[in-house]
Amino acid sequence: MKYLPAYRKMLLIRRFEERVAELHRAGLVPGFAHLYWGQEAIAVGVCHWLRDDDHILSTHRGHGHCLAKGADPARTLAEIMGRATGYCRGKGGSMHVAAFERGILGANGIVAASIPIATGVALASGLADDGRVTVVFFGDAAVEEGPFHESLNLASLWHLPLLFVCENNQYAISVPVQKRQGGRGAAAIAQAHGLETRRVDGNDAVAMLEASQWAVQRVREGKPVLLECATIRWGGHHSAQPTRRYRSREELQAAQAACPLARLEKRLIAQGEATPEELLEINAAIIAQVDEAERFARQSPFPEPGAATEDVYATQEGSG
Ligand SMILES: Cc1ncc(C[n+]2csc(CCOP(=O)(O)OP(=O)(O)O)c2C)c(N)n1
Ligand SMILES: [Mg+2]
Repeated sequence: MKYLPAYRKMLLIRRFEERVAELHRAGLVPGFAHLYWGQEAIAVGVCHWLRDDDHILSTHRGHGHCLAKGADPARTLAEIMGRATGYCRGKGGSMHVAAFERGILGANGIVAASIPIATGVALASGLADDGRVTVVFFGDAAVEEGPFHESLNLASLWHLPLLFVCENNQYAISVPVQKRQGGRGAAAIAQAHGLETRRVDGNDAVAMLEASQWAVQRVREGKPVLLECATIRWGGHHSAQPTRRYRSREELQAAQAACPLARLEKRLIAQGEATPEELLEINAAIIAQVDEAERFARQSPFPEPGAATEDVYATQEGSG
């Protein structure tokens, strides 16, 4: 298998997130940005096997999922910077990027909330028999929430074309998973509900690509699957949170040593798919693409104040 396409996507996410961090420090990103750097192999490994019309749902840490599914970096960055040219006209922001035309049905700031939505989407696909796969990405903290368990039950009972992807980066904000969960994790729970599961090294792009190929194929056949992907959060919970207070230097160094990009680079060079010089050229091209995205976003206007009441769905009091 050729790995260069996946590498390009992973590198795009890395360079994009580094830029978001810079823009956040410069005061150009409203609110917080939960960065996906270090976890790139998971989104890219899974989305590699998806069709354009397949669906994904995401989390508060969702920029990487959107880019992996084919979102335009310029419109994604414009959304994160609250600009009217963003995917949600600048009103969703970092935690609520949605691009329906790319099958991206929304990131979500509420832990585990995407999971029952994805279950409904997969049910609709199953009823329509449209052959689409739905993927829901979620963090290890979502495993502690009721909707995760309820959705597993329904996915199993109704044989939904739904792929659950748990990104176990070992933390919920500052609390490690060992202090929060008494069980044996997401895969064990999914097995109890009758799903097929695999535990994968989420920092290994090759392992992610292989497991995802199997999983997406199973799901397309109507067999729900859960992948539990072990990874490490590189930074603070969000771009403004220091992490040193609750993580040792050694732990952070181990995270960086497991860098999925560095590991894939070694592989590309070893199997003769790219030379170090070619990788440098790819890096320069991606930086230019992120530069262009930033230029587009910076030049874009903020939404007009009147836009606040557009795209809002509500029932007027008394209208029944
Ligand atoms: C229902 C709910 N409870 C609490 C929060 C506050 N909160 C935001 S992110 C987060 C931790 C999420 O951890 P995890 O699911 O492992 O994802 P990660 O941040 O590690 O990617 C919490 C508790 C929330 N957004 N929603
Ligand atoms: Mg986590």
